[in-house]
Amino acid sequence: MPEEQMVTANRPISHEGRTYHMGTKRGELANRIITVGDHQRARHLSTFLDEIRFEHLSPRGFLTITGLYRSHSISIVAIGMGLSMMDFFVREARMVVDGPLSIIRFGSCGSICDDASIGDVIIAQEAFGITRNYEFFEESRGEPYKIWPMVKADPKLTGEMERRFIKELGSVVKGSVGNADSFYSSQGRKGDEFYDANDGLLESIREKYEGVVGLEMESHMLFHLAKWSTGRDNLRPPSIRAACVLMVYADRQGDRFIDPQTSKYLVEKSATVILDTLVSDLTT
Ligand code: R1P
Ligand code: URA
Repeated sequence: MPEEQMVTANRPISHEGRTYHMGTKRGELANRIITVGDHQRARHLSTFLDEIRFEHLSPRGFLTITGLYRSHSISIVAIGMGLSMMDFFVREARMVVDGPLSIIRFGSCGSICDDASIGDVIIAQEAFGITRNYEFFEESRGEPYKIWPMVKADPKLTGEMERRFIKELGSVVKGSVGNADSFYSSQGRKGDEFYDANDGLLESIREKYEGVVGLEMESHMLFHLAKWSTGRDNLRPPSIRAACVLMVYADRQGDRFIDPQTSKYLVEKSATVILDTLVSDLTT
């Protein structure tokens, strides 16, 4: 087999140039991307595009929809949940897109502050990780959870999105977001099916990061990889700008969860704000 056709273990890209997990190749993914967790949200957002030109659902569950919005190419990608899915997405998107990438995550979160409740919109200024510490559980060493250093969102993309959201909604909540490796244990949810040692976790998080407003599961990985994206060809590092806007689905203080009508309404209010941010001059 000629060398250029080999699918290597290091970078398994198919003979047609498709990445292994997302299944997209050059030309199918735009430089401007909105990424969400679930397929329904992706499909709902895609109704705000002027035209849909490409759609692909990979066997691994990544749904990519690429189309035009105000004459600009935009992709909407549903990645599922968690750090690993964000890692697959950012790396494989970077493999097949030339030029700078602008990525906005439009997700949901739980609020752990007084300022944000069900139906509010949070704009993450920065994010940090929260992971289960296996040394604690297996070897009785250290604390049960690791709370990792903060990483900033792209200030320009975030500022532009914030300005547009305030114009649309009147106000938004700004703050730091914790990106946990579980919806349950490392977000401080309680249950008696597992030993999670998370009684004081929310207090520890608030103590370490006073400005924390919400918890979710992907933002820190997105910001971290964007920050450490290298230059390539004529690109200067970082080659990825990233921002994150979150709908509050869970009010952890009041112990309430969102209803489907409110989440649909929030997508409708947010869709063009995010799309307009992505096609604004700063993302060229
Ligand atoms: C958990 O229910 C999921 O919701 C949040 C979390 O980050 C996690 O992925 O975001 P999405 O609504 O974007 O999936
Ligand atoms: N997504 C999360 O990760 N946590 C919540 O509490 C709500 C949505």
